[in-house]
Amino acid sequence: MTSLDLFGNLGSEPLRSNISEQATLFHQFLAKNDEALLTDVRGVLKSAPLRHLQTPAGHKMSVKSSNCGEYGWMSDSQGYRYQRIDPVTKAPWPQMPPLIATKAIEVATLAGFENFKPDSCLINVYLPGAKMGLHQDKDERDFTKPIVSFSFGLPVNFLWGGFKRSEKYQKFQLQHTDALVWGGSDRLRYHGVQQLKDGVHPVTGRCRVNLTIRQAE
Ligand SMILES: O=C(O)CCC(=O)C(=O)O
Ligand SMILES: [Mn+2]
Repeated sequence: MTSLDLFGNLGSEPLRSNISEQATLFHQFLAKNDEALLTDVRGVLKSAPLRHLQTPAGHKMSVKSSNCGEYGWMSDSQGYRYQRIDPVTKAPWPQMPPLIATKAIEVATLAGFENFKPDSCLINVYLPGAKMGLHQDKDERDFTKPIVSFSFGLPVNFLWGGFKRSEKYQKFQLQHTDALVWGGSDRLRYHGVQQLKDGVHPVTGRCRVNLTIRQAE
């Protein structure tokens, strides 16, 4: 037998919030996999260390990032792009750990996006004070493929805007082990992250870790 909670969620399914038409937040979707996923991330960072990227305009981003998967997302004076080679190590990015890809495909499917084949995982690490301004994810080839975003560690306010930077945005909190998926008619919405408040999380310590998993090609 299944039971419905106060919000109409089925007992056997992850708790979800509809953010907009084709954007869904799956609360604590990764609760059983946090240690394993973060161990995988630490492994990746040993071969492809975190670094501050520069925006095309020459500003240092406040998050530190790295990548795994066939393609890594890059930003420097040449612009935003995906590339197969890590410019720091001069080697291909580390393989995407299978658990990251599996959980991303699983949650994309639950959100209604079939045939998602992630080939890129951007790792963003926020220390207190770091933030990400409103932007669109638009460096991928096929906008019918969704964006899957995993959050670990300190909570943060996520900004969910419209299709122009100047449009009004809503704000909601992303917490440890939440998964957010957006695509379809919401694929090109502006989004960002408010400044991370100081704190210590029992699993990650004094930071927030975000994995943004995409099909770049
Ligand atoms: O940290 C987040 O939750 C969002 C990251 C993001 O939007 C990006 O890297 O494009
Ligand atoms: Mn983004």
